[in-house]
Amino acid sequence: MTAGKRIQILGRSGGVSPFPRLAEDVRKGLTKEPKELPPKYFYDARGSKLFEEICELPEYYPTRTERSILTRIADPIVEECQPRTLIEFGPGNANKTRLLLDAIAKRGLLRRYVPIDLSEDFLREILTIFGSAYPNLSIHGLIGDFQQPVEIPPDEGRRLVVFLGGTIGNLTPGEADVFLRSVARMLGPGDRFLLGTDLVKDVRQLERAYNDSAGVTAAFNLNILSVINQNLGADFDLDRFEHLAFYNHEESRIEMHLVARHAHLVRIKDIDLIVSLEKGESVRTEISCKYTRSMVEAMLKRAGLRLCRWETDEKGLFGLSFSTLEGGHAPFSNIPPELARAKPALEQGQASAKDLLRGFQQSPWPVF
Ligand code: SAH
Ligand code: AVI
Repeated sequence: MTAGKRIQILGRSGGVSPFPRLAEDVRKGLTKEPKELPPKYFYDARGSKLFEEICELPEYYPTRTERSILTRIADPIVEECQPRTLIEFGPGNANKTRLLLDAIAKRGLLRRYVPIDLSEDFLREILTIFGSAYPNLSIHGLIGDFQQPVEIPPDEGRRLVVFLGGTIGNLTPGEADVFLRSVARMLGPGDRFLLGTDLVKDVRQLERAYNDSAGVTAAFNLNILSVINQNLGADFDLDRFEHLAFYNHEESRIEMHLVARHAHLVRIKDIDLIVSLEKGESVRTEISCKYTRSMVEAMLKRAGLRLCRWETDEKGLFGLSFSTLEGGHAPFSNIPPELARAKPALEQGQASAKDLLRGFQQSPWPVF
């Protein structure tokens, strides 16, 4: 806890590894062929700073494009949803989120903001800045992996859940489906989900965004090796790798790789692993999926969500979708939102009514 009850960071007690599953993920990724690493490990303190620099690069259009769309639609979507709580996955520095918080605050509705991020540095920055910018706002920062079950503190009134920046594209399609189903379980009738997705476009523009002339994306990519060096006692020599980013048409995604300049061995002391790399062998460090409107609509539908608004910029570079629970209204409209939010879990057979009641009785923080 940082400054009294209004502002809290929950989820990590001092001394515990910043990335609890790093060891098993690194072992799994570097012992398979072709080798890969999960992109969530870019964001230590340095990686988070480098990502902020990426967002300012002339070639990296997603951040400023999404900001321009949000500037236009923040008011109407807040008017439609009337949220009291804003829950955000992977906020980073939450710069764009201010547009939504301001629109909610302007209507006198704003009560709680729940940012969920693996990066403690980003969360602390948010707490410091938003704590003074919004004096009546309760902020519950959750340090953790949104691909694992997340406990959201109970709240009253409507929720707006947001996932911006196109970060969903960093998940595989299977992971994205699992994630979206967990989002659906957080929603009750009247709650809304706002999702940012980068769109399919001219390949040259896509590839430029991930091969910037200042070399910031290359430094960001290489930083994942420093994270492994620092947290798992590895001896990756960053100079022995080259940044590679290209568009994979078949998979509709940018791929980032680190390519070994020479054949060499790397020792990862804490997991007792020696990794052998051939000259030219690559480790895939990130996918960044690019979507069309119909791909987004289908992905939402698979999770039980219905697209109710689709917004893009003039050039169709980036898309923001606003969705709601499919058929989540009628029978649940007059019961408390806490119970109504359990509807998808009940429907999909993931919970029995008894399980849910037990959860309410035992835990002050029911898991949805
Ligand atoms: N939404 C912001 C930041 C995007 S960068 C924007 O639009 O600019 C991606 C953010 O997601 C980083 O802050 C990173 O730490 C976080 N992140 C990535 N994978 C995550 C995971 N599995 N669990 C929690 N946070 C994650
Ligand atoms: C966070 N995420 C949406 C970024 C992207 O574009 O996929 C991460 C990134 N990787 C390289 N540049 C930016």
